Amino acid sequence: MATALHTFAGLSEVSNNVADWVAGVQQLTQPDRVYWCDGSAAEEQRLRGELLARGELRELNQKSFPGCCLYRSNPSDVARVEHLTYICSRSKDAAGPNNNWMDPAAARAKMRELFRGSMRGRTMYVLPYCMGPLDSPYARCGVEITDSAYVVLNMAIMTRMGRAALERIATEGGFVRGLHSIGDLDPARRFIMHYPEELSIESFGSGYGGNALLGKKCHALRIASWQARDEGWLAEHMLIVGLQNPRGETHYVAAAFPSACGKTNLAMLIPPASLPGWKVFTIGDDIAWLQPGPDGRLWAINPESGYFGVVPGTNASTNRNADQMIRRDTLFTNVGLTADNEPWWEGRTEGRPLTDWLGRPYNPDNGPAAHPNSRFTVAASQNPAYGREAEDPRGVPISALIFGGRRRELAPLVYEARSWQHGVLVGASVASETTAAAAGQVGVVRRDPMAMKPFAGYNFGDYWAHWLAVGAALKNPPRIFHVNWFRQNAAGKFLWPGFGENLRVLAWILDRCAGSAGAVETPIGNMPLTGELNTAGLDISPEALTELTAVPNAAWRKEIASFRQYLLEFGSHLPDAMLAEIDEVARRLAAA
Ligand code: SAT
Ligand code: MN
Repeated sequence: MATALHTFAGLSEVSNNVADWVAGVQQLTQPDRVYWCDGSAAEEQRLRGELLARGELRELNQKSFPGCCLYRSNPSDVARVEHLTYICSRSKDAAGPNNNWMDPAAARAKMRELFRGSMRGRTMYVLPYCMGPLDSPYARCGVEITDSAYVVLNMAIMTRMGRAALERIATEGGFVRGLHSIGDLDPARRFIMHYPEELSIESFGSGYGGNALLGKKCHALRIASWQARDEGWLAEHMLIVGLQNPRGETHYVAAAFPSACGKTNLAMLIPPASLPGWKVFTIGDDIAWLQPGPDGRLWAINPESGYFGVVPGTNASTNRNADQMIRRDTLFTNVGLTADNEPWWEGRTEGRPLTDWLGRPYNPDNGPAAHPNSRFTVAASQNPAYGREAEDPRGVPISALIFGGRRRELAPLVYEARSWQHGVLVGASVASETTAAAAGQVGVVRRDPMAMKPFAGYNFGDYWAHWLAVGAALKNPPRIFHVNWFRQNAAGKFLWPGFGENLRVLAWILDRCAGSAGAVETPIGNMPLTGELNTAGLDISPEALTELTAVPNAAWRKEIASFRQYLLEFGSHLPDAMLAEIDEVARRLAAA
Protein backbone atom coordinates (compact mmCIF):
# COMPACT_ATOMS: atom_id res chain seq x y z
CA MET A 1 0.00 0.00 0.00
CA ALA A 2 1.13 3.54 -0.71
CA THR A 3 2.53 5.53 2.16
CA ALA A 4 1.59 9.04 3.05
CA LEU A 5 3.88 11.40 1.15
CA HIS A 6 3.30 14.37 3.32
CA THR A 7 1.66 14.66 6.70
CA PHE A 8 2.73 18.17 7.67
CA ALA A 9 3.98 17.65 11.15
CA GLY A 10 1.41 15.05 11.95
CA LEU A 11 -1.58 16.68 10.25
CA SER A 12 -3.12 13.25 9.79
CA GLU A 13 -2.79 12.65 13.52
CA VAL A 14 -4.85 15.72 14.37
CA SER A 15 -8.07 13.84 13.91
CA ASN A 16 -8.32 10.09 14.29
CA ASN A 17 -11.77 9.73 12.81
CA VAL A 18 -10.62 11.54 9.67
CA ALA A 19 -7.47 9.40 9.46
CA ASP A 20 -9.48 6.15 9.77
CA TRP A 21 -11.79 7.15 6.96
CA VAL A 22 -8.88 8.26 4.77
CA ALA A 23 -7.14 4.91 5.31
CA GLY A 24 -10.26 3.05 4.16
CA VAL A 25 -10.59 5.20 1.04
CA GLN A 26 -6.90 4.73 0.30
CA GLN A 27 -7.32 0.99 0.41
CA LEU A 28 -10.28 1.16 -1.97
CA THR A 29 -8.94 3.66 -4.50
CA GLN A 30 -5.24 2.65 -4.43
CA PRO A 31 -3.56 6.02 -5.04
CA ASP A 32 0.20 6.21 -5.51
CA ARG A 33 0.42 8.99 -2.95
CA VAL A 34 -1.68 10.53 -0.20
CA TYR A 35 -1.34 14.23 0.44
CA TRP A 36 -2.95 16.11 3.34
CA CYS A 37 -3.58 19.74 2.37
CA ASP A 38 -2.57 22.33 4.97
CA GLY A 39 -4.10 25.23 3.05
CA SER A 40 -0.94 27.35 3.01
CA ALA A 41 0.00 29.79 0.26
CA ALA A 42 3.20 27.80 -0.35
CA GLU A 43 1.16 24.68 -0.95
CA GLU A 44 -1.03 26.46 -3.46
CA GLN A 45 2.05 27.75 -5.29
CA ARG A 46 3.57 24.30 -5.42
CA LEU A 47 0.42 22.62 -6.69
CA ARG A 48 -0.12 25.26 -9.30
CA GLY A 49 3.50 24.80 -10.41
CA GLU A 50 2.93 21.07 -10.80
CA LEU A 51 -0.20 21.59 -12.88
CA LEU A 52 1.59 24.14 -15.07
CA ALA A 53 4.51 21.77 -15.58
CA ARG A 54 2.12 19.00 -16.62
CA GLY A 55 0.35 21.34 -19.02
CA GLU A 56 -2.99 20.93 -17.20
CA LEU A 57 -2.99 24.60 -16.34
CA ARG A 58 -1.82 27.47 -18.49
CA GLU A 59 -0.37 30.70 -17.25
CA LEU A 60 -2.07 33.81 -18.65
CA ASN A 61 -0.35 37.10 -19.49
CA GLN A 62 1.38 37.84 -16.17
CA LYS A 63 1.73 41.56 -16.91
CA SER A 64 -1.96 42.28 -17.41
CA PHE A 65 -3.35 39.28 -15.46
CA PRO A 66 -0.77 38.57 -12.71
CA GLY A 67 -1.33 35.31 -10.88
CA CYS A 68 -4.04 34.23 -13.34
CA CYS A 69 -4.29 30.83 -15.01
CA LEU A 70 -6.51 29.08 -17.50
CA TYR A 71 -7.89 25.59 -17.04
CA ARG A 72 -9.62 23.77 -19.88
CA SER A 73 -11.99 21.09 -18.72
CA ASN A 74 -12.90 18.06 -20.76
CA PRO A 75 -15.43 19.22 -23.41
CA SER A 76 -17.94 16.67 -22.13
CA ASP A 77 -17.64 18.06 -18.60
CA VAL A 78 -18.68 21.70 -18.51
CA ALA A 79 -21.70 21.96 -16.20
CA ARG A 80 -23.60 20.34 -13.37
CA VAL A 81 -25.36 17.10 -14.32
CA GLU A 82 -28.72 17.11 -12.60
CA HIS A 83 -29.90 13.85 -14.21
CA LEU A 84 -26.90 12.06 -12.64
CA THR A 85 -27.31 13.64 -9.20
CA TYR A 86 -29.06 11.55 -6.53
CA ILE A 87 -30.32 11.84 -2.99
CA CYS A 88 -29.82 8.43 -1.41
CA SER A 89 -31.98 8.72 1.68
CA ARG A 90 -33.32 5.55 3.29
CA SER A 91 -36.84 6.35 2.16
CA LYS A 92 -37.64 7.49 -1.38
CA ASP A 93 -40.43 9.62 -0.03
CA ALA A 94 -37.93 11.66 2.00
CA ALA A 95 -36.10 12.68 -1.20
CA GLY A 96 -39.39 13.66 -2.82
CA PRO A 97 -40.46 13.99 -6.45
CA ASN A 98 -38.04 16.92 -6.78
CA ASN A 99 -34.98 14.63 -6.56
CA ASN A 100 -33.55 11.57 -8.27
CA TRP A 101 -33.41 8.86 -5.66
CA MET A 102 -31.40 5.69 -5.26
CA ASP A 103 -31.43 3.20 -2.43
CA PRO A 104 -28.36 3.98 -0.29
CA ALA A 105 -27.10 0.38 -0.22
CA ALA A 106 -27.45 0.07 -3.98
CA ALA A 107 -25.75 3.42 -4.52
CA ARG A 108 -22.88 2.53 -2.17
CA ALA A 109 -22.32 -0.76 -3.98
CA LYS A 110 -22.37 0.91 -7.38
CA MET A 111 -19.96 3.63 -6.29
CA ARG A 112 -17.64 1.17 -4.59
CA GLU A 113 -17.04 -0.53 -7.90
CA LEU A 114 -16.41 2.77 -9.65
CA PHE A 115 -13.98 3.97 -6.97
CA ARG A 116 -12.14 0.64 -6.73
CA GLY A 117 -8.59 1.33 -7.92
CA SER A 118 -9.70 4.62 -9.52
CA MET A 119 -6.75 6.58 -8.09
CA ARG A 120 -4.00 4.24 -9.27
CA GLY A 121 -1.11 6.29 -10.61
CA ARG A 122 -2.59 9.42 -9.02
CA THR A 123 -2.23 11.49 -5.89
CA MET A 124 -5.07 11.38 -3.40
CA TYR A 125 -5.55 14.78 -1.79
CA VAL A 126 -7.19 15.11 1.62
CA LEU A 127 -8.84 18.50 2.02
CA PRO A 128 -10.25 19.47 5.40
CA TYR A 129 -12.47 22.53 4.96
CA CYS A 130 -14.79 24.76 6.91
CA MET A 131 -17.94 26.28 5.42
CA GLY A 132 -18.35 29.65 7.14
CA PRO A 133 -16.02 31.66 9.39
CA LEU A 134 -13.79 29.30 11.39
CA ASP A 135 -14.97 30.83 14.66
CA SER A 136 -18.68 30.85 13.81
CA PRO A 137 -21.10 28.57 15.67
CA TYR A 138 -23.07 28.44 12.41
CA ALA A 139 -20.14 27.11 10.34
CA ARG A 140 -19.88 23.41 9.49
CA CYS A 141 -16.86 21.37 8.44
CA GLY A 142 -16.17 18.68 5.92
CA VAL A 143 -13.32 16.73 4.41
CA GLU A 144 -13.10 16.16 0.67
CA ILE A 145 -10.89 13.43 -0.70
CA THR A 146 -10.13 14.00 -4.37
CA ASP A 147 -7.68 12.96 -7.07
CA SER A 148 -7.97 16.31 -8.85
CA ALA A 149 -5.40 19.01 -8.12
CA TYR A 150 -7.71 21.47 -9.94
CA VAL A 151 -10.35 20.72 -7.31
CA VAL A 152 -7.78 21.45 -4.58
CA LEU A 153 -6.91 24.83 -6.12
CA ASN A 154 -10.61 25.73 -6.33
CA MET A 155 -11.48 24.54 -2.83
CA ALA A 156 -8.53 26.51 -1.43
CA ILE A 157 -10.21 29.66 -2.76
CA MET A 158 -13.85 28.75 -2.16
CA THR A 159 -13.56 27.46 1.42
CA ARG A 160 -11.48 27.88 4.57
CA MET A 161 -9.35 24.88 3.69
CA GLY A 162 -6.49 23.23 5.57
CA ARG A 163 -5.02 22.93 9.03
CA ALA A 164 -7.42 25.23 10.92
CA ALA A 165 -10.44 23.35 9.56
CA LEU A 166 -8.94 20.03 10.61
CA GLU A 167 -8.32 21.39 14.08
CA ARG A 168 -11.96 22.43 14.33
CA ILE A 169 -13.02 18.95 13.19
CA ALA A 170 -10.78 17.40 15.84
CA THR A 171 -12.52 19.38 18.60
CA GLU A 172 -16.02 19.08 17.18
CA GLY A 173 -15.97 15.49 15.99
CA GLY A 174 -18.57 15.58 13.23
CA PHE A 175 -17.79 16.39 9.61
CA VAL A 176 -19.24 15.79 6.15
CA ARG A 177 -17.37 13.10 4.22
CA GLY A 178 -16.96 13.88 0.53
CA LEU A 179 -15.24 11.40 -1.76
CA HIS A 180 -14.46 12.52 -5.29
CA SER A 181 -12.61 10.99 -8.22
CA ILE A 182 -12.56 12.28 -11.77
CA GLY A 183 -12.46 8.64 -12.87
CA ASP A 184 -12.07 8.51 -16.63
CA LEU A 185 -14.53 11.38 -17.26
CA ASP A 186 -16.80 8.98 -19.11
CA PRO A 187 -20.30 10.54 -18.92
CA ALA A 188 -21.72 7.01 -18.72
CA ARG A 189 -19.77 6.47 -15.49
CA ARG A 190 -20.64 9.78 -13.83
CA PHE A 191 -22.69 9.99 -10.61
CA ILE A 192 -23.10 12.52 -7.81
CA MET A 193 -24.54 10.72 -4.77
CA HIS A 194 -25.67 12.21 -1.46
CA TYR A 195 -26.33 10.21 1.71
CA PRO A 196 -27.93 12.83 3.93
CA GLU A 197 -28.48 10.51 6.90
CA GLU A 198 -24.75 9.75 6.94
CA LEU A 199 -23.63 13.29 6.08
CA SER A 200 -21.70 11.91 3.16
CA ILE A 201 -21.19 12.53 -0.57
CA GLU A 202 -19.69 10.43 -3.35
CA SER A 203 -18.94 12.02 -6.71
CA PHE A 204 -17.39 10.19 -9.63
CA GLY A 205 -16.54 10.99 -13.24
CA SER A 206 -16.63 14.79 -13.38
CA GLY A 207 -14.06 17.44 -12.51
CA TYR A 208 -16.40 20.37 -12.99
CA GLY A 209 -17.72 22.98 -10.54
CA GLY A 210 -20.76 21.91 -8.61
CA ASN A 211 -20.10 18.23 -9.44
CA ALA A 212 -16.60 18.22 -7.97
CA LEU A 213 -16.15 21.08 -5.50
CA LEU A 214 -18.05 19.14 -2.88
CA GLY A 215 -18.14 21.93 -0.30
CA LYS A 216 -20.38 23.99 -2.58
CA LYS A 217 -23.69 22.60 -3.86
CA CYS A 218 -23.29 19.06 -2.50
CA HIS A 219 -22.41 19.98 1.09
CA ALA A 220 -23.50 23.59 1.59
CA LEU A 221 -26.92 23.06 -0.03
CA ARG A 222 -28.02 19.42 -0.41
CA ILE A 223 -26.55 17.96 2.77
CA ALA A 224 -26.84 21.21 4.73
CA SER A 225 -30.51 21.71 3.84
CA TRP A 226 -31.23 18.31 5.38
CA GLN A 227 -29.14 19.10 8.47
CA ALA A 228 -30.78 22.54 8.70
CA ARG A 229 -34.25 21.00 8.85
CA ASP A 230 -33.19 18.83 11.79
CA GLU A 231 -31.56 21.78 13.54
CA GLY A 232 -34.07 24.58 12.82
CA TRP A 233 -32.26 26.71 10.23
CA LEU A 234 -32.19 27.17 6.43
CA ALA A 235 -29.48 26.45 3.82
CA GLU A 236 -30.41 28.45 0.72
CA HIS A 237 -29.22 29.24 -2.81
CA MET A 238 -29.01 32.96 -2.01
CA LEU A 239 -26.65 35.87 -2.32
CA ILE A 240 -26.27 38.20 0.66
CA VAL A 241 -25.72 41.91 0.14
CA GLY A 242 -25.40 44.93 2.43
CA LEU A 243 -27.03 48.17 1.21
CA GLN A 244 -26.02 51.46 2.82
CA ASN A 245 -28.43 54.29 2.10
CA PRO A 246 -27.42 57.96 1.81
CA ARG A 247 -28.29 58.39 5.52
CA GLY A 248 -25.56 55.88 6.36
CA GLU A 249 -27.87 53.05 7.50
CA THR A 250 -26.95 49.56 6.31
CA HIS A 251 -29.51 46.81 5.77
CA TYR A 252 -28.86 43.30 4.53
CA VAL A 253 -30.94 41.34 2.08
CA ALA A 254 -30.63 37.77 0.84
CA ALA A 255 -31.84 36.85 -2.63
CA ALA A 256 -32.45 33.55 -4.39
CA PHE A 257 -32.13 33.20 -8.16
CA PRO A 258 -31.41 30.11 -10.25
CA SER A 259 -27.82 29.57 -11.47
CA ALA A 260 -26.54 32.10 -14.03
CA CYS A 261 -29.37 34.60 -13.41
CA GLY A 262 -27.16 37.41 -12.10
CA LYS A 263 -26.67 36.61 -8.40
CA THR A 264 -23.01 37.61 -8.58
CA ASN A 265 -23.86 40.87 -10.37
CA LEU A 266 -26.55 41.75 -7.82
CA ALA A 267 -24.26 40.87 -4.90
CA MET A 268 -21.60 43.23 -6.33
CA LEU A 269 -23.95 45.90 -7.63
CA ILE A 270 -22.48 49.30 -8.55
CA PRO A 271 -24.83 52.14 -7.54
CA PRO A 272 -25.57 54.25 -10.62
CA ALA A 273 -24.49 57.90 -10.70
CA SER A 274 -28.16 58.86 -10.55
CA LEU A 275 -28.44 57.40 -7.02
CA PRO A 276 -25.68 59.26 -5.13
CA GLY A 277 -24.75 58.31 -1.59
CA TRP A 278 -25.54 54.59 -1.80
CA LYS A 279 -22.93 51.95 -0.98
CA VAL A 280 -23.11 48.22 -1.60
CA PHE A 281 -21.19 45.51 0.26
CA THR A 282 -21.02 41.92 -0.90
CA ILE A 283 -21.38 39.32 1.83
CA GLY A 284 -21.97 36.32 -0.44
CA ASP A 285 -22.87 35.60 -4.06
CA ASP A 286 -24.33 32.09 -4.07
CA ILE A 287 -25.19 30.43 -0.76
CA ALA A 288 -26.67 31.69 2.52
CA TRP A 289 -27.06 29.79 5.77
CA LEU A 290 -29.88 31.47 7.68
CA GLN A 291 -30.37 31.07 11.42
CA PRO A 292 -33.03 32.48 13.74
CA GLY A 293 -31.03 34.77 16.05
CA PRO A 294 -31.50 35.39 19.78
CA ASP A 295 -33.22 38.69 18.90
CA GLY A 296 -35.96 37.01 16.84
CA ARG A 297 -34.49 38.19 13.56
CA LEU A 298 -33.06 35.98 10.82
CA TRP A 299 -29.23 36.06 10.62
CA ALA A 300 -27.13 34.95 7.66
CA ILE A 301 -23.63 33.72 7.04
CA ASN A 302 -21.98 33.04 3.69
CA PRO A 303 -20.43 29.59 4.02
CA GLU A 304 -18.02 30.28 1.16
CA SER A 305 -14.88 32.41 0.94
CA GLY A 306 -14.68 32.83 -2.84
CA TYR A 307 -16.77 33.22 -5.98
CA PHE A 308 -17.20 30.63 -8.71
CA GLY A 309 -18.84 33.04 -11.13
CA VAL A 310 -20.01 33.04 -14.73
CA VAL A 311 -17.44 34.90 -16.88
CA PRO A 312 -19.31 35.81 -20.09
CA GLY A 313 -20.94 39.21 -19.93
CA THR A 314 -18.48 40.57 -17.34
CA ASN A 315 -17.16 44.01 -18.21
CA ALA A 316 -16.64 47.43 -16.66
CA SER A 317 -20.20 48.54 -17.39
CA THR A 318 -22.08 45.36 -16.38
CA ASN A 319 -20.03 44.67 -13.23
CA ARG A 320 -17.05 46.94 -12.63
CA ASN A 321 -16.21 45.21 -9.35
CA ALA A 322 -16.01 41.78 -10.96
CA ASP A 323 -14.11 43.21 -13.91
CA GLN A 324 -11.43 44.56 -11.54
CA MET A 325 -11.49 41.59 -9.21
CA ILE A 326 -10.63 39.02 -11.89
CA ARG A 327 -7.55 40.83 -13.17
CA ARG A 328 -5.25 39.10 -10.70
CA ASP A 329 -4.94 35.77 -8.86
CA THR A 330 -7.92 34.29 -10.66
CA LEU A 331 -8.43 30.79 -11.98
CA PHE A 332 -10.31 30.90 -15.30
CA THR A 333 -12.06 27.80 -16.60
CA ASN A 334 -13.07 27.38 -20.26
CA VAL A 335 -12.55 30.91 -21.58
CA GLY A 336 -10.91 31.85 -24.90
CA LEU A 337 -7.51 33.51 -25.37
CA THR A 338 -6.31 36.65 -27.15
CA ALA A 339 -3.09 36.89 -29.16
CA ASP A 340 -1.57 38.52 -26.03
CA ASN A 341 -2.41 35.46 -23.95
CA GLU A 342 -5.14 37.28 -22.08
CA PRO A 343 -8.42 35.54 -21.24
CA TRP A 344 -11.28 36.44 -23.54
CA TRP A 345 -15.01 35.94 -23.23
CA GLU A 346 -18.17 37.17 -24.93
CA GLY A 347 -18.91 40.59 -23.50
CA ARG A 348 -15.26 41.45 -22.85
CA THR A 349 -14.76 44.86 -24.39
CA GLU A 350 -10.97 44.69 -24.79
CA GLY A 351 -9.03 42.49 -27.18
CA ARG A 352 -10.19 39.87 -29.64
CA PRO A 353 -10.23 36.08 -29.33
CA LEU A 354 -7.49 34.15 -31.04
CA THR A 355 -8.44 30.71 -29.71
CA ASP A 356 -11.68 29.42 -28.24
CA TRP A 357 -12.25 27.54 -24.97
CA LEU A 358 -11.31 24.28 -26.66
CA GLY A 359 -7.99 25.74 -27.82
CA ARG A 360 -9.04 25.83 -31.48
CA PRO A 361 -8.41 28.92 -33.65
CA TYR A 362 -11.44 31.10 -32.96
CA ASN A 363 -14.14 30.83 -35.61
CA PRO A 364 -17.58 32.27 -34.82
CA ASP A 365 -19.12 29.44 -36.88
CA ASN A 366 -17.97 27.07 -34.12
CA GLY A 367 -19.88 29.00 -31.48
CA PRO A 368 -18.68 31.35 -28.75
CA ALA A 369 -15.01 31.78 -27.81
CA ALA A 370 -15.75 31.23 -24.12
CA HIS A 371 -18.08 28.44 -23.04
CA PRO A 372 -21.39 30.05 -21.90
CA ASN A 373 -20.79 28.44 -18.48
CA SER A 374 -17.11 29.39 -18.31
CA ARG A 375 -16.17 30.44 -14.79
CA PHE A 376 -13.81 32.49 -12.68
CA THR A 377 -12.68 31.28 -9.27
CA VAL A 378 -11.48 34.12 -7.10
CA ALA A 379 -11.08 34.96 -3.42
CA ALA A 380 -14.01 37.02 -2.12
CA SER A 381 -11.58 39.42 -0.45
CA GLN A 382 -10.43 40.58 -3.91
CA ASN A 383 -13.85 42.09 -4.57
CA PRO A 384 -13.58 45.90 -4.22
CA ALA A 385 -17.07 45.80 -2.65
CA TYR A 386 -16.21 42.97 -0.22
CA GLY A 387 -18.04 43.40 3.08
CA ARG A 388 -15.85 42.44 6.06
CA GLU A 389 -19.00 41.43 7.93
CA ALA A 390 -18.75 38.24 5.86
CA GLU A 391 -16.21 37.18 8.49
CA ASP A 392 -18.39 38.05 11.49
CA PRO A 393 -19.10 34.77 13.31
CA ARG A 394 -22.64 36.00 14.15
CA GLY A 395 -23.45 36.71 10.50
CA VAL A 396 -25.61 39.67 9.44
CA PRO A 397 -29.30 40.38 10.23
CA ILE A 398 -31.58 40.03 7.20
CA SER A 399 -34.26 42.66 6.51
CA ALA A 400 -35.68 41.19 3.31
CA LEU A 401 -35.66 37.93 1.39
CA ILE A 402 -35.97 38.25 -2.38
CA PHE A 403 -36.88 35.59 -4.91
CA GLY A 404 -36.55 35.90 -8.65
CA GLY A 405 -36.15 34.12 -11.90
CA ARG A 406 -35.46 34.82 -15.53
CA ARG A 407 -38.94 35.37 -16.96
CA ARG A 408 -39.53 36.94 -20.37
CA GLU A 409 -43.24 37.17 -19.59
CA LEU A 410 -45.76 37.48 -16.80
CA ALA A 411 -43.71 38.09 -13.63
CA PRO A 412 -43.72 41.83 -12.83
CA LEU A 413 -40.64 43.84 -11.86
CA VAL A 414 -41.33 43.57 -8.13
CA TYR A 415 -44.03 42.58 -5.67
CA GLU A 416 -44.16 41.94 -1.97
CA ALA A 417 -45.73 38.98 -0.22
CA ARG A 418 -48.52 39.80 2.23
CA SER A 419 -47.00 37.71 5.02
CA TRP A 420 -44.26 35.16 5.68
CA GLN A 421 -46.72 32.38 4.87
CA HIS A 422 -47.66 34.00 1.56
CA GLY A 423 -43.93 34.59 1.00
CA VAL A 424 -43.24 30.88 1.21
CA LEU A 425 -45.79 30.41 -1.58
CA VAL A 426 -44.13 33.21 -3.59
CA GLY A 427 -40.71 31.56 -3.12
CA ALA A 428 -42.13 28.21 -4.15
CA SER A 429 -43.55 29.82 -7.31
CA VAL A 430 -40.13 30.74 -8.71
CA ALA A 431 -39.81 29.61 -12.30
CA SER A 432 -37.03 30.46 -14.68
CA GLU A 433 -35.68 29.93 -18.16
CA THR A 434 -32.91 27.33 -17.99
CA THR A 435 -29.29 28.49 -18.43
CA ALA A 436 -25.94 26.96 -19.39
CA ALA A 437 -25.07 26.28 -15.73
CA ALA A 438 -26.67 22.85 -16.02
CA ALA A 439 -26.39 20.36 -18.86
CA GLY A 440 -29.51 20.34 -21.07
CA GLN A 441 -31.62 22.65 -23.18
CA VAL A 442 -31.25 26.37 -22.50
CA GLY A 443 -34.17 28.83 -22.38
CA VAL A 444 -37.12 26.64 -21.39
CA VAL A 445 -39.20 27.80 -18.42
CA ARG A 446 -39.12 25.33 -15.57
CA ARG A 447 -40.34 25.50 -11.99
CA ASP A 448 -37.48 26.13 -9.61
CA PRO A 449 -38.92 26.69 -6.11
CA MET A 450 -36.69 28.98 -4.02
CA ALA A 451 -34.11 28.45 -6.86
CA MET A 452 -33.46 25.17 -5.02
CA LYS A 453 -34.80 22.62 -7.54
CA PRO A 454 -31.30 21.20 -8.19
CA PHE A 455 -30.15 21.67 -4.59
CA ALA A 456 -32.84 20.85 -2.01
CA GLY A 457 -31.66 17.67 -0.30
CA TYR A 458 -35.16 16.50 0.60
CA ASN A 459 -38.85 16.51 -0.33
CA PHE A 460 -40.00 20.01 -1.30
CA GLY A 461 -43.27 19.44 0.57
CA ASP A 462 -41.34 18.96 3.82
CA TYR A 463 -39.03 21.80 2.87
CA TRP A 464 -41.93 24.26 2.59
CA ALA A 465 -43.30 23.00 5.91
CA HIS A 466 -39.87 23.72 7.40
CA TRP A 467 -39.84 27.22 5.90
CA LEU A 468 -43.25 27.86 7.49
CA ALA A 469 -41.96 26.60 10.85
CA VAL A 470 -38.83 28.79 10.72
CA GLY A 471 -40.97 31.85 9.96
CA ALA A 472 -43.35 31.06 12.80
CA ALA A 473 -40.40 30.93 15.20
CA LEU A 474 -39.18 34.42 14.22
CA LYS A 475 -40.44 37.33 16.26
CA ASN A 476 -39.22 39.72 13.61
CA PRO A 477 -39.15 37.87 10.28
CA PRO A 478 -37.78 39.52 7.13
CA ARG A 479 -40.31 40.63 4.54
CA ILE A 480 -40.43 38.56 1.36
CA PHE A 481 -40.37 39.90 -2.21
CA HIS A 482 -40.32 38.64 -5.79
CA VAL A 483 -38.42 40.41 -8.58
CA ASN A 484 -37.90 39.89 -12.30
CA TRP A 485 -35.18 41.87 -14.08
CA PHE A 486 -35.68 39.96 -17.33
CA ARG A 487 -39.13 41.03 -18.63
CA GLN A 488 -39.23 41.63 -22.39
CA ASN A 489 -41.72 43.34 -24.65
CA ALA A 490 -43.36 41.69 -27.65
CA ALA A 491 -40.33 42.66 -29.77
CA GLY A 492 -37.95 40.83 -27.41
CA LYS A 493 -36.47 44.00 -25.89
CA PHE A 494 -35.72 44.06 -22.15
CA LEU A 495 -38.18 46.39 -20.41
CA TRP A 496 -35.94 47.11 -17.41
CA PRO A 497 -32.29 48.27 -17.68
CA GLY A 498 -31.12 45.92 -14.90
CA PHE A 499 -27.60 45.85 -13.39
CA GLY A 500 -26.90 48.92 -11.19
CA GLU A 501 -30.41 50.28 -11.79
CA ASN A 502 -31.78 47.32 -9.84
CA LEU A 503 -30.82 49.36 -6.78
CA ARG A 504 -33.99 51.41 -7.41
CA VAL A 505 -36.05 48.31 -6.76
CA LEU A 506 -33.93 47.37 -3.73
CA ALA A 507 -34.43 50.91 -2.36
CA TRP A 508 -38.21 50.45 -2.55
CA ILE A 509 -37.87 47.07 -0.85
CA LEU A 510 -35.88 48.62 2.02
CA ASP A 511 -38.41 51.44 2.34
CA ARG A 512 -41.14 48.82 2.66
CA CYS A 513 -39.12 47.11 5.39
CA ALA A 514 -38.73 50.45 7.19
CA GLY A 515 -42.47 51.07 6.84
CA SER A 516 -41.88 54.27 4.87
CA ALA A 517 -43.18 53.28 1.41
CA GLY A 518 -46.75 52.72 0.37
CA ALA A 519 -47.99 49.90 -1.80
CA VAL A 520 -50.99 48.94 -3.86
CA GLU A 521 -52.54 45.60 -3.16
CA THR A 522 -52.87 43.38 -6.22
CA PRO A 523 -54.15 39.81 -6.31
CA ILE A 524 -50.58 38.46 -6.33
CA GLY A 525 -49.06 40.81 -3.74
CA ASN A 526 -48.15 44.42 -2.97
CA MET A 527 -46.63 46.64 -5.63
CA PRO A 528 -45.05 50.11 -5.52
CA LEU A 529 -47.54 52.98 -5.53
CA THR A 530 -47.23 55.10 -8.66
CA GLY A 531 -44.24 57.36 -8.22
CA GLU A 532 -42.76 55.41 -5.29
CA LEU A 533 -40.35 53.51 -7.44
CA ASN A 534 -37.64 56.08 -8.14
CA THR A 535 -37.23 56.28 -11.92
CA ALA A 536 -35.72 59.79 -12.04
CA GLY A 537 -33.04 60.05 -14.70
CA LEU A 538 -33.91 56.63 -16.10
CA ASP A 539 -34.60 56.25 -19.80
CA ILE A 540 -37.77 54.24 -19.49
CA SER A 541 -41.12 54.91 -21.16
CA PRO A 542 -44.39 55.11 -19.19
CA GLU A 543 -45.64 52.20 -21.34
CA ALA A 544 -42.71 50.03 -20.29
CA LEU A 545 -43.35 50.88 -16.63
CA THR A 546 -47.02 50.01 -17.01
CA GLU A 547 -46.10 46.71 -18.55
CA LEU A 548 -43.54 46.00 -15.81
CA THR A 549 -46.12 46.48 -13.07
CA ALA A 550 -49.13 44.88 -14.77
CA VAL A 551 -50.93 41.82 -13.43
CA PRO A 552 -52.74 40.49 -16.51
CA ASN A 553 -55.66 38.63 -14.98
CA ALA A 554 -56.25 35.82 -17.47
CA ALA A 555 -52.54 34.96 -17.76
CA TRP A 556 -52.15 34.93 -13.98
CA ARG A 557 -55.18 32.72 -13.50
CA LYS A 558 -53.61 30.26 -15.90
CA GLU A 559 -50.29 30.49 -14.08
CA ILE A 560 -51.88 29.94 -10.67
CA ALA A 561 -53.85 26.94 -11.94
CA SER A 562 -50.70 25.34 -13.33
CA PHE A 563 -48.72 26.15 -10.16
CA ARG A 564 -51.50 24.58 -8.07
CA GLN A 565 -51.21 21.39 -10.15
CA TYR A 566 -47.48 21.39 -9.53
CA LEU A 567 -47.93 21.78 -5.77
CA LEU A 568 -50.38 18.87 -5.70
CA GLU A 569 -47.60 16.59 -6.99
CA PHE A 570 -46.19 16.72 -3.46
CA GLY A 571 -49.30 14.97 -2.14
CA SER A 572 -49.52 14.50 1.60
CA HIS A 573 -46.17 16.31 2.09
CA LEU A 574 -47.68 19.59 0.87
CA PRO A 575 -48.55 21.78 3.89
CA ASP A 576 -52.24 22.77 4.05
CA ALA A 577 -51.12 26.36 4.56
CA MET A 578 -49.68 26.39 1.03
CA LEU A 579 -52.98 25.30 -0.46
CA ALA A 580 -54.81 27.88 1.63
CA GLU A 581 -52.45 30.58 0.34
CA ILE A 582 -52.75 29.62 -3.31
CA ASP A 583 -56.53 29.41 -3.03
CA GLU A 584 -56.49 32.90 -1.56
CA VAL A 585 -54.53 34.20 -4.57
CA ALA A 586 -56.97 32.44 -6.92
CA ARG A 587 -59.90 34.01 -5.03
CA ARG A 588 -58.35 37.48 -5.32
CA LEU A 589 -57.75 37.01 -9.05
CA ALA A 590 -61.34 35.89 -9.56
CA ALA A 591 -62.61 38.92 -7.65
CA ALA A 592 -60.39 41.44 -9.46
O1 SAT B 1 -21.37 24.47 -10.91
S1 SAT B 1 -21.90 25.23 -9.78
O2 SAT B 1 -23.04 24.53 -9.20
O3 SAT B 1 -20.88 25.37 -8.75
C1 SAT B 1 -22.39 26.77 -10.27
C2 SAT B 1 -23.86 26.91 -10.38
O4 SAT B 1 -24.47 26.23 -11.20
O5 SAT B 1 -24.45 27.72 -9.65
MN1 MN C 1 -25.39 28.77 -7.73
